[in-house]
Amino acid sequence: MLHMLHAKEIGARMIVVDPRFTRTAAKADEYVRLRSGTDIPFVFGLLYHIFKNGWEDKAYLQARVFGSDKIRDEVMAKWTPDKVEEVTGVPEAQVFKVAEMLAKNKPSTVVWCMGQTQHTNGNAVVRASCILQLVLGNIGVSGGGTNIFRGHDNVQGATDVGPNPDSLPGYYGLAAGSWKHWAAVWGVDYEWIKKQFADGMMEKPGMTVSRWIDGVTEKNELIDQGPNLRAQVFWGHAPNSQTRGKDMVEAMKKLDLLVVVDPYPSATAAMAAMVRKDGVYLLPAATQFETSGTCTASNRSIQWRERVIRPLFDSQTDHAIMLAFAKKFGFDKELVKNYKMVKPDGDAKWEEPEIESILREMNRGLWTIGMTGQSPERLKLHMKHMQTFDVKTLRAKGGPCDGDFFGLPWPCYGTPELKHPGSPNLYATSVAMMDGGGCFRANFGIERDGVSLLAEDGSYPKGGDLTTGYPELDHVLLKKLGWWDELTDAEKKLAEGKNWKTDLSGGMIRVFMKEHGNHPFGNAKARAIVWNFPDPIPQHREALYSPRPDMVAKYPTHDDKKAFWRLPTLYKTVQQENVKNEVAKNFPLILTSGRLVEFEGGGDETRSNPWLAELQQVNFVEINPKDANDRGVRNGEWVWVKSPTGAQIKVQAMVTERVGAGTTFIPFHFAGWWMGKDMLEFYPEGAHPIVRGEAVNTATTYGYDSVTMMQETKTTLCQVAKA
Ligand SMILES: Nc1nc2c(c(=O)[nH]1)N[C@H]1C(S)=C(S)[C@@H](COP(=O)(O)OP(=O)(O)OC[C@H]3O[C@@H](n4cnc5c(=O)[nH]c(N)nc54)[C@H](O)[C@@H]3O)O[C@H]1N2
Ligand SMILES: Nc1nc2c(c(=O)[nH]1)N[C@H]1C(S)=C(S)[C@@H](COP(=O)(O)OP(=O)(O)OC[C@H]3O[C@@H](n4cnc5c(=O)[nH]c(N)nc54)[C@H](O)[C@@H]3O)O[C@H]1N2
Ligand SMILES: [Mo]
Repeated sequence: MLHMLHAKEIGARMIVVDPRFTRTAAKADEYVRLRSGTDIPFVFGLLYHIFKNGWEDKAYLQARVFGSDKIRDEVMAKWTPDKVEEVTGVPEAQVFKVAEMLAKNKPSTVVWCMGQTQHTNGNAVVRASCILQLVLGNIGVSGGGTNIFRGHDNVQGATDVGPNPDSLPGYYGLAAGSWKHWAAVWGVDYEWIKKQFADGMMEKPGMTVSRWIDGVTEKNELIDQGPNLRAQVFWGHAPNSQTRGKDMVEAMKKLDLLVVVDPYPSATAAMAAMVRKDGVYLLPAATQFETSGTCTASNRSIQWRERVIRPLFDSQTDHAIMLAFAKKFGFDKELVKNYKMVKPDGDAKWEEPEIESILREMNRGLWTIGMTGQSPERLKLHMKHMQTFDVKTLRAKGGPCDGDFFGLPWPCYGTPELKHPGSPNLYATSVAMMDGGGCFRANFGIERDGVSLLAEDGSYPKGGDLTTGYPELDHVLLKKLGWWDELTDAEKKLAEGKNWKTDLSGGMIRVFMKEHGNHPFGNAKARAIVWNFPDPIPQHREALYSPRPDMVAKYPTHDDKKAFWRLPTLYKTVQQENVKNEVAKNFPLILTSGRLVEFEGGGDETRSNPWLAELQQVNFVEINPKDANDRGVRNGEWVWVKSPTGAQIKVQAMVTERVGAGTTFIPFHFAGWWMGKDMLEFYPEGAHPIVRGEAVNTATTYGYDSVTMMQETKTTLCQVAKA
């Protein structure tokens, strides 16, 4: 946020698009209030004016983008200014003004977070934003790009090492080839790994955390796995962060086993104690301050952090707890095969893997994202010589890190010895490969419907020997180019039959990138049309709980899906039931949710901190004066917020113009009340947070993104009444 404000001071214009007038909006040159859930029509409304006035970057589109002509046809036919205003509520003059600001202030960047992603069509919303930036030629240039701010400390780093149920570390998929790559990195027999899985499950994506409730409670014949879920582990995750709290309590009742691994008992402990007597275990985890390791930021820069204090009381580090589980399950030897074991303290009772050796193993396997060059030694050197890096370019001038970008932002290709400096901007063809340059990857084949997907001649990373588009690097391509003999004999042995993602020698990358200046992942066009997604061209689809049945008729949601991440996932059924039952009439206010500056996530840590707890002591609902007056509600009074699920939560009314008429907002950091009742008695003695309050997610409704299965937290419906 500070970078944004600094940019403003030197003349950058700032536009905020949000249903609420936020603190950020207060600093903006232009604030656009749209109806929650209508970003695609707004973005396509911008594109309408951009195309109409010839503001698109034609040369860029021709050289580097696939399918922009189809986008143009769609936009000009469907998203005329009247339609945009009808759906979003934003008047034509303002849409035009924003389009002109973007077109005439280049490069510009688009920043988004959860306002775009947490919708049933969030995948299409974020693609619309990417298309906007492609049309303006803003991707792959310094000062441009799509900047998706990651949420938690190290959430980027966590994602990179494979917590998603459809991929292995580094976004390698679940196909046999990917498993074999990692088996080789781990030095563990592939057949042995295979034996650990039930038949047919090894290559099948798992359930997402957003749906664990249904994994427990859904009818067994409707789920695409053997038994239902019987155990649930909350490992650094709060229950009040997930939607459908009312259903969650039912799932908690049914489980055989519920485990919390957390420095705090968290709301899980209280919710579980409210509904069951046994089978719940609280394992005290140490915090980040009690261990060391890497932390990857939103810009993919990696920092090394040192331990500040020893693990307190009975707590152990997360990796020590993982190892303890692995021992019980009987695969501890395989888990720690490549790791040096250390005692975190001279007098500690347990041994744990040394963090440095875990990172070295990652370096040996994470070719896809280029997390191979960031050795513990290089990262520690960066921390030690932080002052030698330029704060604007991120590049070190002189000193032992000369030429590196701070934190070696990935991709940092090749082995650490290759000394790739990291890539501060993705896809930048104006920069040479060994200076952090790049191009768009050739991950999706080389042609589609007879049209080439490769970059046009003349578009390639600066100084590269190949000046045309080219496919991904593999042993065949390297041989065809006559560069195979530039590998050493040792490299040849490992590289034979492999591609750049599976060549553990790193030799193919070395030759292709360092000696010839080309990108190992190929040189292709960005796809404006993503044919393997439910909507190849992003489509506006109304939320399942939409306040506008007239819009539902015009822009209906997806069809239901039978087995999506192993679970039946409903779209039309829910939306049509809602229309039939006149839900929008009985629950006429949009309910959206999000964050406060003073609290974090589910809030167990921050609401237990006396200095932060003081800042916001009760949960509240932002409601427009008109809606409040219509209900006889005054500022600061207690109200019930009622949900179509039958849940109702008791919060204070904050009567404010921050939200427009028809929209309400509740922060999601609270827990510890259950539909009007304080749950104090259910927390382990002495371990309750200081501030307790009603969780908005007790009231949130069903709805999941059609690609990612992200929960819909940003657009649902409610009614508000005096308590
Ligand atoms: N202090 C603090 N900082 C945090 C966090 C925290 O808990 N506390 N959490 C971190 C995490 S995990 C994350 S993911 C980020 C999230 O960061 P943000 O996504 O910025 O946070 P939110 O408050 O969830 O939502 C942002 C805005 O989306 C708006 N919105 C709702 N519906 C729509 C819509 O349909 N379209 C548009 N354009 N906007 C909409 C909301 O009104 C809200 O103002 O913040 C991180 N930073
Ligand atoms: N309605 C609504 N719901 C939302 C959102 C929204 O905008 N609206 N936002 C969503 C988003 S973007 C996110 S990211 C989630 C966030 O929600 P959660 O994933 O629940 O994140 P936190 O509450 O920040 O952290 C969870 C727990 O991690 C514990 N913890 C901290 N450090 C450590 C550690 O080192 N080890 C272990 N084992 N535990 C640790 C904390 O004590 C805390 O109890 O909420 C989501 N839920
Ligand atoms: Mo997040």
